[in-house]
Amino acid sequence: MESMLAYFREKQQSNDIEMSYDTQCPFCSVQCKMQLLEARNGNRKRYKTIGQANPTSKGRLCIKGMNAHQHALHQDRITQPLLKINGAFKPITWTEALKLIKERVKDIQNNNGPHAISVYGSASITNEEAYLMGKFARVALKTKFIDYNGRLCMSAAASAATLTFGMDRGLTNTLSEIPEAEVIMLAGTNVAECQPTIMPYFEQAKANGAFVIAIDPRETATTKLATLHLKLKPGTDAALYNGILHVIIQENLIDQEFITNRANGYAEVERLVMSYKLTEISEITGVSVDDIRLAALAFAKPKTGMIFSARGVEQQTDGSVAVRNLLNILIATGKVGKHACGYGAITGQSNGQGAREHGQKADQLPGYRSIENNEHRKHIAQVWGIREEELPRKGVSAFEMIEKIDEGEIKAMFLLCSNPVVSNPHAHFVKRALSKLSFFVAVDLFLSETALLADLVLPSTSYLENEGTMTNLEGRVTLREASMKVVGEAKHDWEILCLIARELGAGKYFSYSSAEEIFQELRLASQGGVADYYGITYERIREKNGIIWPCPDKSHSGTGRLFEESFAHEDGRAQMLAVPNVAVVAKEVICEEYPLYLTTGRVISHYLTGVQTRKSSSLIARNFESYLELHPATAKKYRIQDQRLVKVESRRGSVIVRSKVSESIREDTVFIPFHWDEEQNVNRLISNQLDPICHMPGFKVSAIKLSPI
Ligand SMILES: Nc1nc2c(c(=O)[nH]1)N[C@H]1C(S)=C(S)[C@@H](COP(=O)(O)OP(=O)(O)OC[C@H]3O[C@@H](n4cnc5c(=O)[nH]c(N)nc54)[C@H](O)[C@@H]3O)O[C@H]1N2
Ligand SMILES: Nc1nc2c(c(=O)[nH]1)N[C@H]1C(S)=C(S)[C@@H](COP(=O)(O)OP(=O)(O)OC[C@H]3O[C@@H](n4cnc5c(=O)[nH]c(N)nc54)[C@H](O)[C@@H]3O)O[C@H]1N2
Ligand code: SF4
Ligand SMILES: [Mo]
Repeated sequence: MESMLAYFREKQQSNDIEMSYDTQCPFCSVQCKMQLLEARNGNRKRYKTIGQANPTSKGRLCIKGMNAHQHALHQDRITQPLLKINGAFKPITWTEALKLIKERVKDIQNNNGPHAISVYGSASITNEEAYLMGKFARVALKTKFIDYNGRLCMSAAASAATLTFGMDRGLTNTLSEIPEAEVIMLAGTNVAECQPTIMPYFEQAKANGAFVIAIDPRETATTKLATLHLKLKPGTDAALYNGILHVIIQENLIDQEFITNRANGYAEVERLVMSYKLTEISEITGVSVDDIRLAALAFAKPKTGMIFSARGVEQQTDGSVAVRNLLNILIATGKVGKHACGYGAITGQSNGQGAREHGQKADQLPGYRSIENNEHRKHIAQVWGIREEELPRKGVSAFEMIEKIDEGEIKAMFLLCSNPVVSNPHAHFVKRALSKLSFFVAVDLFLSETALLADLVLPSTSYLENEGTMTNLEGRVTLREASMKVVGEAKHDWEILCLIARELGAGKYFSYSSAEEIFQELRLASQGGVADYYGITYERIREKNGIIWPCPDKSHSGTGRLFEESFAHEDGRAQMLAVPNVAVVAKEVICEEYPLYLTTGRVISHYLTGVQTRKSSSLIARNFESYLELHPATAKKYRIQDQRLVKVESRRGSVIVRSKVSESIREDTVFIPFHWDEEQNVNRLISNQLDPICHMPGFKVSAIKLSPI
């Protein structure tokens, strides 16, 4: 690393840096601005990524960002359309690929109707592309079946914020308010490993004297910052928040004036919460009554405070209501809509925020509009130049589309920028179901485990090549400049969608020649919606280094803090919800045969299904295989030594991973990251149960057993 730095310093001084490319990191929701430097040494090019100033990450980069170019420039990138013939992929031309798509789509539509075709999208694509995915499904294919990988990610937090606040924007405040909060609750979020470059905001708060409460079954790089760590039993967040609220009410620390003026539903919440005994909650959660009390007093007493959650609370079969219960605490203490008071669902993927606003969801139209609302339908039909009746109605969630493929109702799928065989629960089932498709097109940079199942794979472009807007975790709409020459015959995702639409005879609705042109239409489509981008233009984003939505007109400077005067429901009030201790959809409980809880998540050096980061030599060197984190007492009980291969089994399947014995996890719980495929694909163990409200799978709780190999 040092020698590399010295090399670039020397090159920079001697003006040998031949090229530099401005872009943004392809990985997480912070969207760090970066620049790729290219130097030439004889015939060999050398690369280095450096951070660039911006209001969110302030020029910082984490290890993934620094090495992102290693996968983008990797020799395994696909550079031509690939058609599977007798089980092997053969390169074909774009003309051949498009002709085949037309034939197969027409054939399937004629025999089975438009809804036999499905579209599976992504939150790692630009706003323009997310917008176009929704339009492509409804206008070019005329299908109701579209959903995306964000269903597995932000759906619980999005549904909770929509139902409680009336609108879903990940953070209600800008990150810059965090250092001034006197208390911070971090619930099921591992910022230090998952959004490392925003960790300094929390560290600064701590340095300023903030009391930090972490809620996580494991000690992580994030919980190290905590003043108090509640090491709860996985899946019991809803009960824990009832306990915390119970103490706050008991100690008369609620903000009665705020509740009276700004919220509905409090009486019912109080009745339910006070009907529970703290000892009962302590029993369910594994957190002591003393610690529940300490957390409650620490959160309620100061004037300012903020709550953050992420997938630990949300990827549960009761994720939606568990988050609403967390928000009950915020509202009951009046800590929202004020300086250094608010909530943040820490968004996941690069465009996890924007891609959930513009119509990729099963029931959604652009601007966060509803596909079942007649006024909303009319607005979008008018922008798109079609009749309202031509718009399909709502479809089903991502995993449910896969179930419909299995049942034979859906015959074809367009998959863009996702790897569902590795990211969806019940991986064996998913792989079987996708193998039943009579026509499967995957658009990717690489041959992922899922792309290998496709009939046709189309090569897409990376963050270095493809320009467009990305909305970061603050709701800040940023412009990712990208100017590197496209690899081989790869095409941008938006170009691919337009080409296919044209082939299918819908060309007049998809006649864009740049991402910016699509954005101009997106602005109009979003106008007047919850996520209003009308006042945002490429020019304004460049000028202001990003603009936070809602931004209804060109003279508007964006909205940093939400809900100062009122919430976004029609009556302007927040809607609290009484949430029972135990979920309506029963979670798996441990038993004699499957005596341990499994929870899953991430490590700092890898990203999601690992297709990209496992290509990077620097990142794979840090974690070259998956692992099982388990407590020494558990290891002893099941006769498992450190650094040995272990078989982990659930009712759905098994994986083999290496043990990593550590005091940092609960004795009744083990942890496995999900960045590996095939035999190390932890989703082979996860069940198909979904949250009934938002259809999020329960990635964070399964019952498993261990055996040494
Ligand atoms: N390095 C890295 N960074 C990433 C990603 C990545 O893959 N790698 N992915 C990005 C994406 S798409 C996302 S969605 C985010 C995810 O970001 P996070 O949600 O922060 O990450 P996870 O590791 O999935 O889960 C967070 C924590 O929840 C804890 N947890 C498990 N079960 C429970 C529970 O029942 N209750 C509570 N309270 N906590 C629990 C886990 O121990 C873990 O420490 O990260 C983004 N950033
Ligand atoms: N057990 C368990 N499972 C989980 C989770 C968990 O915590 N535990 N977390 C869930 C979460 S939060 C998420 S977000 C999902 C993510 O799940 P996925 O979306 O399936 O994961 P990725 O690895 O991002 O897959 C992206 C694919 O698109 C390709 N790609 C990258 N950039 C582009 C592009 O610009 N265009 C195109 N066309 N392709 C591109 C990559 O090569 C890769 O194959 O996984 C979920 N699954
Ligand atoms: S992974 Fe996230 S924090 Fe790390 S450089 Fe990329 S955008 Fe920034
Ligand atoms: Mo995610």
